[in-house]
Amino acid sequence: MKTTQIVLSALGMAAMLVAGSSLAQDKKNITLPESNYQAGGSPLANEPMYQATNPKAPPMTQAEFDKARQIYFERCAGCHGVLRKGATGKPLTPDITQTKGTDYLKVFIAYGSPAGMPNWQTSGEMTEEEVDLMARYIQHDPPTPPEFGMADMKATWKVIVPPEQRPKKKMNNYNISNIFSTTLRDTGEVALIDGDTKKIINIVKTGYAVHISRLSASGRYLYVIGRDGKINMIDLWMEKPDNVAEIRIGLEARSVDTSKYKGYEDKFAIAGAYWPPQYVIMKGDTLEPLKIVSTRGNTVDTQEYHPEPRVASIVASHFKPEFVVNVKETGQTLMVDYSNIDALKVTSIGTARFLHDGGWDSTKRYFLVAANQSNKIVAVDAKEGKLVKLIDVGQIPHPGRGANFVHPKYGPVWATGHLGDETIALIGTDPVKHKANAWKMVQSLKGQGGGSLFIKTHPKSHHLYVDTPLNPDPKISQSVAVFDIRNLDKGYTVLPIAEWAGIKDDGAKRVVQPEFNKSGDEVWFSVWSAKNKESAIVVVDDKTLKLKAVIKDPRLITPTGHFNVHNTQHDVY
Ligand code: DHE
Repeated sequence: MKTTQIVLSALGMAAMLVAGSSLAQDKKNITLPESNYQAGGSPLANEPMYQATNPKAPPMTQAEFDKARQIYFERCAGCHGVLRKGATGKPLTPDITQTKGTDYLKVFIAYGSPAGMPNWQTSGEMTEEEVDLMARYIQHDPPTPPEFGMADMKATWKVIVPPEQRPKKKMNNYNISNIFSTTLRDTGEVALIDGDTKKIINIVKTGYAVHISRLSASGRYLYVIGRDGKINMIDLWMEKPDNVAEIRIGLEARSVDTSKYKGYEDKFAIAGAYWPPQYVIMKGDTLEPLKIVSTRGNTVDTQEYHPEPRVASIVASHFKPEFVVNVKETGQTLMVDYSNIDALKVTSIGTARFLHDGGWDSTKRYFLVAANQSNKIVAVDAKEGKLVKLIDVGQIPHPGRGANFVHPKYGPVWATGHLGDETIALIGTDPVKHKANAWKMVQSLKGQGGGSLFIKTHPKSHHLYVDTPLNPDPKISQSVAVFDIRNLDKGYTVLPIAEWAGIKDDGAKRVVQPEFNKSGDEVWFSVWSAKNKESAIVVVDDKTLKLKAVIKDPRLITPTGHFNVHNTQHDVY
């Protein structure tokens, strides 16, 4: 199989030195797109931490510690973990690193490994001095970032407009169910864009490097979470929709959702933190924190204790008053019953390690979530509260929320693309009328290449869009593949989205996240360049696959994800 696996360069002797070592990834290689994606930079770099000196490790001054810690959280923590217990990358605790010694570690950091450790020095990202610094640093005890409990949360909690002072009815003329919330990653903002007129309604200040937007059950409130754990709650009924409440629920986070079960609409919000490893249930209309639950615990397979299992995707069940909380490092899917949060009932379903992103099947009964480094999709039954199946797919599945459609041969399927190879896995999701196909990869399509993050379709469309923003080939990262669902064997059409954007400068112009409008007849894409370069949003006519509109504005800086109110509110994908 042709993969876009990019074995890192400049390995030479270093690769031979590390091959087979306990520091090398022992299962499989990770790809360049994957290592770039993981190295997203942690906001913990700026948190105060107590640094202990380990007498068995090479000496370091306080200034050297501080510099190394900063580099570690900016470059290394995403893969090796905050406490260096290992996540996507191997553990780097002193018991392991001290036996290797400074010289060995320096070679490893400088040249990388064929298993996916970047070649930090030969790529020019670190100097020789920095490599020496890091080789010494990781032989000392890892410093622990502070906890973040109720008092810390309350200190950051602001109700900007209390519920009683908010509008009693919609005060604007926007068709709010067709508004798009677009992440402006590097400015810490979201752009609210009118899907009908394609005009920017407001640019709303949010947390640092916003990750996702989600809707309340009624569609009135929009919740946005930043990497720094800050949630902003936006009221779409205001004359000019804006923030009405905010809070920080941790020091680093990625997920937020709201209660959707009948009788609990708009009642609760929930957010999951990467650090401290915990989730927090809040009042839906004010974000007042009500309950904090730690996710520290044991891994599903080896049953070892893990001190920092990060909270990945969260969704709200439509079948029960439950949140589905996916805990990454331990591989536990938690069904959190919010009907009595003073006596919280949590069903812990052991699934697979490295849970990340996922979405519902078309009936919204089954949640399909990528256990990305396990190369599996996990199917969980939200009605019965149990694991249905672990399904082997391609290398590092990354669905976003995935895509649901009726396959001409196999019936209802849910699809995911992959970071590590060019395939698109189609999984049967109908255990009643298509039992033989259910919870199996019924087909694997070949797309443009690896480095795919998001895939999308709509019940009214017969097209399946697959992005590839992290592919190293600009031709592939700047375009999107479209399959005709009625004839999947025909292959795909390539739409040159970045070219259509008409951006003149030499930005990265990565095309990311297809998202449909409410009526399902147009698809929006971000064309994502660095913050000092021009970016854009490109709108495609779904029927003709022709360019429909380009949205450009100096305020549209680093757009990444975008979320249509109606489709996000109703889990349409
Ligand atoms: Fe994401 C979803 C974590 C990098 C854009 N991302 C998610 C989710 C998680 C996650 C856990 C699921 C949330 C949910 O559904 O509740 N993302 C991480 C990371 O840990 C990682 C690898 C590195 C990091 O440091 O953050 C990472 N993500 C990225 C990016 O580099 C992206 C492309 C741009 C950015 O803004 O940083 C990015 N992630 C997104 C988007 C979604 C997302 C747009 C929502 C997809 C959806 O359709 O719901």
